[in-house]
Amino acid sequence: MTDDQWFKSAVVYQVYPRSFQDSDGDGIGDVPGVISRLDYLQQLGIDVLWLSPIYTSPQDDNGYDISDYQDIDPVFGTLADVDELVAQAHTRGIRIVMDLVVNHTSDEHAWFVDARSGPESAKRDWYWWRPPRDGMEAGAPGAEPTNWGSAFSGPAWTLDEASGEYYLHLFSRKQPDLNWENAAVREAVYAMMRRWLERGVDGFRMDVINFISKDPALPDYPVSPSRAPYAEPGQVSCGPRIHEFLQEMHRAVFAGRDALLTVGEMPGVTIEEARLFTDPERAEVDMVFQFEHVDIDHGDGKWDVRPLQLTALKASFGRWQAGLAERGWNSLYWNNHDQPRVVSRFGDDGEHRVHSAKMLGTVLHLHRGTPYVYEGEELGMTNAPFAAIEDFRDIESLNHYAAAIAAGQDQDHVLGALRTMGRDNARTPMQWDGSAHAGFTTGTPWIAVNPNHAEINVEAARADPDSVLHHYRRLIELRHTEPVVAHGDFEMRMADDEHVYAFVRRLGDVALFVLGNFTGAEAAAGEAAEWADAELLLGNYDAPQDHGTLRPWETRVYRRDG
Ligand code: TEU
Repeated sequence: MTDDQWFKSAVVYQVYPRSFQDSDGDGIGDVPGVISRLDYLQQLGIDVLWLSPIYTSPQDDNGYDISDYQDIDPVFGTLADVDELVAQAHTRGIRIVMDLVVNHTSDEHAWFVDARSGPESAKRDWYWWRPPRDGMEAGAPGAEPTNWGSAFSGPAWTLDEASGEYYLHLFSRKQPDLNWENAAVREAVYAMMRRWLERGVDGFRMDVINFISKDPALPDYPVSPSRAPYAEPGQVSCGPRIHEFLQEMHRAVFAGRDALLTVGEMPGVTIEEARLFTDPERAEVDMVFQFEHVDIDHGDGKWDVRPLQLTALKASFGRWQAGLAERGWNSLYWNNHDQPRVVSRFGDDGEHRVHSAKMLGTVLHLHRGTPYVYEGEELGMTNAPFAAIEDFRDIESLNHYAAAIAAGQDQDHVLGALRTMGRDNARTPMQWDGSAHAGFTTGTPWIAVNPNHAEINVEAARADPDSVLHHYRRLIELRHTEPVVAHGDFEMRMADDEHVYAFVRRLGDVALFVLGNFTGAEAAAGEAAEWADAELLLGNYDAPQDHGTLRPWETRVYRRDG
């Protein structure tokens, strides 16, 4: 019987298959490409590989719009390739976690095709259909059944001309929301999940899973300024039956199986709710992705970019560390396929790229929780120099651009926001070497390779003992070898300091003092002087002369035992 809390000392690596490794020259990454890089991931030391969706999909949202949950999209490979990936990963001690996208399907999924065939369809109630708002003409502005906005701009409802009814989609109109009030929908999803587990998969990352329970009254919500006249889609989060559904799912799919990992992506989730979701006694999920720290530089919506305030970031992490200290468990992430590259966002992707990438990794990985490394983060990959709207591919960015320009916003201003916060920054191809397409493909990449791959790539990082890559290997090793990292309690220090992030981890007689300078200038850290006699376990500079001063973007980890 394995430890059902094994994930506390594990590190997860996220692969975005479209951008990781192409094996057949079509310019799009695929499963055989991932298999060909398993040795690299084993050497990095990660324990779990999370694959963003590879299922059959029209790729309206790069696979988060699934038209067949049981099969693999030919652009990514075959079921046999996935069996091979699972087998090869397991021989290297790496678990495989699939993406579970069941808040919505593609509008090309057989279930929705049937549902849209007419009000009499047996599958009609598998989705949310409603007539126009009372007294309104179908198709008239504002006639949508509720004022909910789509995450990809515009309303969350689309009119089906044939039936004169609207269907709900919190994301694109090609991603209709499933009606989880319908028990047949839930059973179909659980059966699909069981089939993947029977195929050897080790768990699921659950896409916007806190959106699956909606208030059946479908009320209007307060209009959000950045989405006027629509309401923020996130307001549907954590509906009335969400805990009931996740407990039912656990009983129907996970009960009696061990060594699995389940993580729920939950925009808008609070600490109180997360404690309920991740309390092992309640058998819902192992951990959640919360968004507070990745929304911290959002003003009026994500495109209204504000400078980072370190005390606000520390306050958020501090709340989550304290909130889930006794019950529940945190996930830890800076990056994923929806967020811009952290070294460009909260670090310095110029002169101090290596120092700041190491500092950001160290501060994150030594918190209490399960760290997630997004492909390329371990190299210190940066945001990309997108020149024009034609360089972008992501539906969220393209829809926002169209809506903002139509609303009269200045083109350069909108492009500037896309360059800074656009999801495509995370989706440029993985940089394996300095060759034409960074070793990602022999064809034409679906999105341009970042030109800085000549300098930033796996081949160069491997050869450079001082690279970000070797620092991440060291961080992952620490979580495997130092119990205080996985199980120690957490205490924030210097909470009011706008330049330095500092905290202590303790387990028994062992204590770690972790520091990170979030600025490009020297910063005072008087408290560190008290640790001058302790072991300096890890840093991104040579041993300091003056322990009380941090150099630009410096990080240090002191260890004391007894
Ligand atoms: O993301 C949900 C989600 O919260 C994002 O839409 C996020 O708010 C936004 O990207 C930030 O800019 C999940 C997937 O991770 C995302 O890739 C999908 O587009 C989305 O769900 C729909 O499946």
